[in-house]
Amino acid sequence: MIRTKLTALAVAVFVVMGLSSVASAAGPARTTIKSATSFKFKPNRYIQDGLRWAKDSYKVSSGGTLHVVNGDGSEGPHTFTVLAKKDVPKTVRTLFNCRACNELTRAHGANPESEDPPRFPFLENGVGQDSPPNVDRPGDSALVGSRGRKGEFIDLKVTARAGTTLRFICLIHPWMQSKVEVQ
Ligand SMILES: [Cu+2]
Repeated sequence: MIRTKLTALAVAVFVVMGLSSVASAAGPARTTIKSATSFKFKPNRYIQDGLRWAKDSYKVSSGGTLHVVNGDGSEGPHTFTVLAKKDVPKTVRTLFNCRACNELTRAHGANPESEDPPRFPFLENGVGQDSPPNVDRPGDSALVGSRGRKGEFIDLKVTARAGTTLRFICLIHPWMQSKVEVQ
């Protein structure tokens, strides 16, 4: 009788441990992605623009929320724009002339000749719209901090399946490149 109870207890402990390990395998339900900035220069050589996403990699659970914040204030707005890995610009030549980026900038209805806000603050699968996209694939995009004020944010729901890696950049400052691991 005692042995049976002990066995039952051991099974219960294993079940609880098992559940908690499943829970910890899932990513956070809400993840904050923030822009950050710094600036340096070397006289008669170069300037170094340290505008960036604060981290090189983020984790979120499938069904969770990305809380994307303008953390720098003066240099925004930014966009959170998902690109296929092959489309993320990696060379100086493609940095400001990347085909996928140009297409998505056009889809936002941005006029490169002006500082006016784009016609569409959001893209779902590359198509302009007025409400935030479900983030799951390249072409999902959101303007962040349209007034250029520190602390402005947008909340985006992640519908990509666990195991998906979403690479994202800012279309306005395309060296801002990071990724979200969906768990
Ligand atoms: Cu930006």
